[in-house]
This record gives sequence, C-alpha cells and structure tokens, in this order.
Amino acid sequence: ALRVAEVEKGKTPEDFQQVYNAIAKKIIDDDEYDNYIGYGPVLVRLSWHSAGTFDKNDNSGGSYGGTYRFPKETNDPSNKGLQNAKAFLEPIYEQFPWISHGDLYTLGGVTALQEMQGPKVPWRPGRVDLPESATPENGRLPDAENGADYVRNFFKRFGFTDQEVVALIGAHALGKTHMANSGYEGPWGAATNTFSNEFFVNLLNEQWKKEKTEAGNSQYNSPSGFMMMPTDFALKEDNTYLKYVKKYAENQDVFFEDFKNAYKKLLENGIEFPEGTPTIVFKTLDEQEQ
Ligand code: CCH
Repeated sequence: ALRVAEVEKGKTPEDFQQVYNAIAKKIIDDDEYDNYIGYGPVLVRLSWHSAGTFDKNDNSGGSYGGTYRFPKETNDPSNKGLQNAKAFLEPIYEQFPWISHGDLYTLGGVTALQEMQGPKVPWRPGRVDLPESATPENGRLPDAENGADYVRNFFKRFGFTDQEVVALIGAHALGKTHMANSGYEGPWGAATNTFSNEFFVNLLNEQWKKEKTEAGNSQYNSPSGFMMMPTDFALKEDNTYLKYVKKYAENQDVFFEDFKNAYKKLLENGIEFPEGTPTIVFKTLDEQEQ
C-alpha cells in the first residue's frame, strides 16, 4: 500500500510543538508512575511498537495508520504494559483532537526521548488514521527468548543494518522489564529515565549469570541488580554486533548520532513524505524556559 503523508490541515510546526509541550509537562506531573521512573520509557516503547509491525515486503503495518488504537493490536500479548502509555496519551488527544494517532504515538516517543536527555530526533508529521481493517495480525513484534540469528533476521523486515539494530536496542537503557507484562523482571541499568549508553557499558562490564525467571524465561542477572534478555545478550555473542556494542560503550556521542538516525527511520518506515512536509526539531521544555 502507498502511504503518503498528509499534514493535518492548517497545522504548522508550532502546533506540534504545543503537543510536545503538553506531553513533556504531563511526564513531569505524573512522575510517580512505575516507582518514579515516570512515563518516559513506556512512551518510547509505545512509539517503537506502533512502528514495529512494519513489513517492507508489502509496506503493511508500521506507524502510519495508527492502528495500535484498535483492540486487536492493543491486546497483542507483545503489547502488554503499553496500555499505560495509551491511557497517558488519551487526555493529550482530547486536547489536540486534530492529530492523527500515528503522529501522536511517534511524537510521544520523540518527546519522551528528548526530555530524558536523549538526542534531538527530527520528526515529520502527516501520518493518516487508517481503518480497523488495516490492523496487522498479532505476532509481528520480536520474541526476546532468541539469539543473534533471530534478531538479524527479524530486523530484515525493516531493512535495518547490523549497526542500526545494535543502536536501536540501546534504548533498553530506559525503563525496565515487568514480570506481569513479559515474564522478565528488572532494569538494564541504574539510570532508568535518563537516555545514555549505559546498556552497552553494562552488557560489557557486568558479571552476568544466566538464570530462569518465575515465568520460565531465560534472563541474565548481575550482582548490581541489572538484567539482560537473551536477545540483548546476543549482541555480545555475535562478532559483528559486538563491534558496535564496544563502539557505543566507548563513545556516547557516536551512539546518540546513530540512535537518532535509526529511530527516525523506524518511525518513518514505509511513509512517503511529499516535498514541502516540514521536518521539525522540537525544543525541550528546558530550552524554552531560557
Ligand atoms: Fe524493548 N523490550 N525490545 N525495545 N523496550 C522491553 C522493554 C522496553 C524487546 C523486548 C522487550 C526495542 C527492541 C526490543 C524498549 C524500547 C525498545 C520488554 C519488557 C521486552 C520483553 C516489557 C515489560 O515487561 O514491561 C526485544 C525482543 C527487542 C528486539 O529484539 C527497541 C528497538 C526499542 C526502542 C527503540 C523500552 C524503552 C522498554 C522499557 C519499557 C518500560 O515500561 O520501562
């Protein structure tokens, strides 16, 4: 299917900055969520899962149609926990009912990332709500009980390189896993609501021990109380992936640059943006106060 962006009628970058600001302020106001991690990480995860159904072979799924809003996709077992991000965004949608769901979910992730000291992610508007019939089948999101071959093959559906895959999974510096959602438990690092290269540093430097979770999944645990899932650990077991893990552990600036580019590509997969579509670089709340 051809997916052409169409900017919400009469809306300018300033209108989208207002949406950014409302999301950013609500992240600050609702700071008690998930034992004071706040909504930042779960908003980044929603943006990725809203885009993570993409299949370049038939240009189906992806962020464009905002189909996460339909029950079939909301209730995909892989999306457990994301109903919290959905509920967070509902009052934002009521305040800005002109925005498409695809734009809202992707803008939510970009806002959260930037407010958590992550890189600026140039963002383009114009995703268009598609009907329920466009909702992809469940099962397009990755299963963490797997190794490097699975990860490499999984991300082929998006056209991502090894380097882009490693950069993207570095988002696991944020937030944590929750037993009730996924059958894993615990954070990947100490700074759960500040974006950094900590995921790579910990993957290389912690003493990992493979154990079974209550749910029967395999999980690597460290004495510092950090965890890795099998697909995370796979990045250390594959020589090509390992090269990028080391590079990102050594140099946060390089990680930020590569993450920004890969994440932008993830959020825009399958969409054609006509000439004249604005590329918006949002100001953080901090920058606007100065
Ligand atoms: Fe992820 N992720 N992710 N992930 N993820 C989980 C949590 C987060 C996989 C599995 C899981 C990406 C790639 C992968 C985040 C961002 C990204 C959880 C725990 C599982 C399971 C959910 C729970 O229990 O609540 C797998 C498998 C892959 C690929 O192989 C990519 C790419 C991104 C973003 C760019 C973030 C953020 C979280 C934390 C959410 C939270 O609620 O704290």
